[in-house]
Formats: sequence, C-alpha cells, structure tokens
Amino acid sequence: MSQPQPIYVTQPDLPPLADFLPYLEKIWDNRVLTNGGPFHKQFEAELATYLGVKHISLFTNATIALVTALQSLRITGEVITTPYSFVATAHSLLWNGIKPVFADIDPTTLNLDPARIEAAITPQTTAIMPIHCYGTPCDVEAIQRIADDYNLKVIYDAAHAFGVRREGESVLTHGDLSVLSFHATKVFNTFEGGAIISPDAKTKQRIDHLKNFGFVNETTVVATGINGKMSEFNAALGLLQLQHVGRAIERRRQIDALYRDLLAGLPGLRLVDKPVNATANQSYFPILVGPQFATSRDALYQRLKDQGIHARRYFYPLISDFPMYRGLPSADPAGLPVARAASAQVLCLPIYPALTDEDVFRIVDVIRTASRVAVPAAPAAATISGAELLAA
Ligand code: T4K
Repeated sequence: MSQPQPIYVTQPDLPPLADFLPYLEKIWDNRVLTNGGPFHKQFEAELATYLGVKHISLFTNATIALVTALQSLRITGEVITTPYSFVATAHSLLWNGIKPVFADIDPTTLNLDPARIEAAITPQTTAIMPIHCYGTPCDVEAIQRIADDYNLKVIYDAAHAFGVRREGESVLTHGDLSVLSFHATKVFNTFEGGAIISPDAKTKQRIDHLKNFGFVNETTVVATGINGKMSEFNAALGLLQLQHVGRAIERRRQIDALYRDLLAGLPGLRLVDKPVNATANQSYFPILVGPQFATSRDALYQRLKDQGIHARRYFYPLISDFPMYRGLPSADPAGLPVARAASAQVLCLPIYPALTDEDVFRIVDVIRTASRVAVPAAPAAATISGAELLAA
C-alpha cells in the first residue's frame, strides 16, 4: 500500500502559473527589475486599498522591515516585547542595539498582557513591540493608553495579521507603525516580502529613504539606510496574489471551522479562541495540549510526524531561551509563566487553502486516537476542497 502524501504545517498558495507569465513578459520587456518600478508602485497602491490603510512601504521581507521601522522612529534604550513570537521580532531590536525586555502574555489571546507591559517600564523604556500572534489582535486600546501615559512608541509586529480587521477597521491602523510579512508561509505571499504601514506621508517618506540606503536623490544620502527594497518580480506576484487572497482566506475559514467541530470537547485539548469583534485570517490553527490530555504535546507532535503530518511548535522554544537573550533579567522563566506554559503546550496544525477536508479528517483521526476517544466517521459528502474552490 502506498504511503499517503506528507502534510506540512503550511503550503504556499500560488496563482496559476499561466496568469503570471504576462507580468514576467512585461518585466522582461521594460528591463526594470527593482528600485521602485511600475509593478512596485501599482502593488503599493492596490495593497493599501485592499488593506484599508493609507501609507505602505514595500520591503524585501518583514525582518528588514522591523529593523527599519525601529530606525525610522529612532528607537533606543529598552523596548518591551513578547518572548512568545518568531525570533525575528527580538532580533530586530538587537540589530538596532536596543535591549529587549520580555513581558508575559495573556493566557486567552497569547498576546502581550498590558498589565505586564506596564510593570516592565523603566526610565530607559522608549517603545513597545507587541505581535498580533496568529493574527489575533492585541488589546490595542490598553496598549495605546500605556503608550500615551508613558510617552512610548508602539511598533506592531503584524507578520501574522494580513487582512485582519477589528471593530470593522484594519488592525494595521493601530500604533505608530505596523509590519507585515509576505513570506512563503504566510496567508498572503510574494515568495519573500514585507511592508511597513505608516500613519502619514512624512513617515512613509522617511521609511522609503531608509530602505534605499538613505538616498533622497542621485547625490544626497540623509541616513544610514539599508537595502530593503522589494523587487519587481515580488511586486508583480503580489498584484496577482491580491486577486486570490480573498478566496484563500475563505477556504482557511472552512478548515478552521471543521477543526473546531471535530476537536471540540477533547479532554485536555484547548483550541485558541477566535478573536472577539475581529475578522480573523486563520493564518494558524494552534491547539494547546494540556496536562489532562492523554499524551504529552511532544508525544502528539511525534505521533503526527510518524503519520507524515508535520505540525509545528510555534513558538517553542521561547525567544528568551535562545543564547543571545537568556542572560537578560527579563528572560528569567519565573517572570514568564504564561508564555512558558503556552510554549510547552502549543502545536500548530496544518492549515492552508489546498488542505482538503479528507486531510483534516486524517489529522484529527491521529489526535483523537492519541486522546483515546473514538473516531467519528467522515461524512459521506465532504465539503468543497481548497483546489475546487480556487478553480471555481
Ligand atoms: N515576525 C513574526 C511574528 C513572524 O512569524 C515572522 C516570520 C517574522 C516576523 C519574520 O518575517 P520574514 O522576515 O520571514 O518575512 C517560518 C518562516 O520562515 C517565517 O517567515 C515565519 N515567521 C515563521 C513563523 O515560520 P520556519 O523555520 O518554520 O519555516 P520552514 O521553512 O520550516 O517552513 C514551514 C513549512 O512550510 C515547511 O515545513 C513546508 C512549508 N513550506 C515552506 C517554505 C519556505 C513550503 O511548502 N514552501 C516554502 O517555500 O519559519
């Protein structure tokens, strides 16, 4: 009997190749490959409209965008951030010579806990860098109140938050700056890519100078800029991807709902709540494998892997456990109990538009078997698959 295909935590969503060829032909014809070409301009404008924001600067990836965002606001000293994130969040601080101060997260949202932020403020604190983890919006109002009270900047790592809306408006409008990622593994991908959302044209202009070595014209350099520019290839792909991302997110919603139905009520398993008052993007499907579950998180991870299902432990280890951070006073595990528990229990299950309902049944089957709960039969007529939906 042939082995079933492996299933990874994600699979990039791509448009039909034939649809991309005309874009490539244009690039080949006009020979403008980068440095703010026509596709770059068009993508920046169409993306801003799609996301419901005014000022966007495209970047080569989110990590360089985070580094540049901090530069643009001239952040120094200490910045309060979460240990429960991808390592790029804190790395962007070290690249700027800034000291990260880790604060604990909220057990419901897994985002920075505003009360813990306030407790971590010192005279050296200049900013807060929270992330909208898994696309769940932070408590943006409480964070803004703290920022206003203590005169701090807020830079959101919004790498997971493409298209997320809160109270009817883009979550990217909060804080001083927000940074998106368009990496291959994200809800919306341009292979590699990222963006900074600015509140005004002046800030965008400064960021645009910084991502182009600091050049303002052919002979004038005003800052120690970097090369963070998005190429025409990535921008052209982004334009095409915008036509598909709505359907891709819709399919993610169906998968999220199916997982929630099939995994509800398993003893010891917690599904991270859907955000209240927000339109999520279902970028990840995290589950928390608690002590009441029949196996440990790592045993379940291995069981799935043995069946060719590659779930991922995002975010384990905590950033504060990596060698370049663990000597910091705020990295002391005693001060981060919630983040530590989440990191020890989390497993992100596969979710992406091409994942079929049958794949979801296969994944849930392994989890239910591990939990020693009987497996329900799959419905005779499975609902529309990702591939069918995209072809529709
Ligand atoms: N802030 C936050 C909160 C982030 O989560 C991230 C990135 C960043 C900042 C930085 O954004 P960028 O600078 O990357 O724009 C992945 C991604 O590489 C990383 O972008 C992402 N977060 C992080 C959460 O996940 P890995 O090491 O898990 O990736 P990898 O290569 O193991 O990929 C996971 C699975 O995806 C593979 O098993 C198969 C599938 N895959 C992956 C790639 C790259 C594909 O099917 N095709 C592909 O091309 O970090």
